[in-house]
Amino acid sequence: MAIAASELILNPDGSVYHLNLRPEHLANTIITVGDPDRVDSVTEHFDTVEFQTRKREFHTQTGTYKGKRITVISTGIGTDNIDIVFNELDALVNIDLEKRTVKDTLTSLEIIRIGTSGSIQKEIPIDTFVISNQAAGFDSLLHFYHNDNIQDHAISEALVKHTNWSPLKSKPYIVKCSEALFNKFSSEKTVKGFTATNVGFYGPQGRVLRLPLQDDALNDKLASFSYNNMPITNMEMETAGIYALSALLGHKALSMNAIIANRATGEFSQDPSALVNDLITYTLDKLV
Ligand code: R1P
Repeated sequence: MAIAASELILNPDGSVYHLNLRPEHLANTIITVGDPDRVDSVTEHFDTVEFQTRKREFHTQTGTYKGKRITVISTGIGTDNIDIVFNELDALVNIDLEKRTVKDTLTSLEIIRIGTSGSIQKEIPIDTFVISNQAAGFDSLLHFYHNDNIQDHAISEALVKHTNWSPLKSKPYIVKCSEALFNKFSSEKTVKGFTATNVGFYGPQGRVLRLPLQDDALNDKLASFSYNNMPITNMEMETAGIYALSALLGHKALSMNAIIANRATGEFSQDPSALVNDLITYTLDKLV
């Protein structure tokens, strides 16, 4: 059955609605970044850039790095954007856009996030590279999909109990990275992470400017939570959504995060751009 025009929206040039991409624009290896300007910081290391486009917060460039074809795309902030980016990336490879039908043979993309994040552990200082082995989603994205097979309910239950999680908030969901990519990108320069993905930057991550919090002890409770000797290491706003949709759609994903803030000590990186650039070159060299 063909997918209706209202469900899979295409632009007049045949490109997918938000990303403005056609299938030929996409490489099978994709780097996602949050900040649209970070796309140039990645592709300035490329041999060539063959294509670029930009719509809203979604800035895309495709080119080659040491001969390997890679697409770099910005997602903007938050897992609501991850829903759009990952569904449209998947449609580009796994749906015949002319017939509007799912292809018989599916393609599995390799997707690496290069992001920034705050550590919640004193022992994980600023300037560390955290590779998220698993993520806890405090957003509700996964709950909108049929998802029984991909989340770890035992860790979720333990986290709810440990934090006395308010039932008014979405229940945390726990999802994993691609094991193969985790092994490929890990080294003595990286720390294994359990990343909390939050729905906001201020209240949801325990920052108080003028508004009191529903639970002002939440960050401490998250920092003291550990399951199978794996504590929650850091907070950001995309990883759980990336792991959830990648697992559901059959793609391999990994989230690399440059720690630019330490919420436990109150420190902030002296030079976040240099750190992110180091993570970019580290990631690119692991890809080739
Ligand atoms: C918040 O400032 C943003 O920075 C982090 C968070 O996940 C959020 O998107 O990641 P990026 O630097 O990749 O955007």
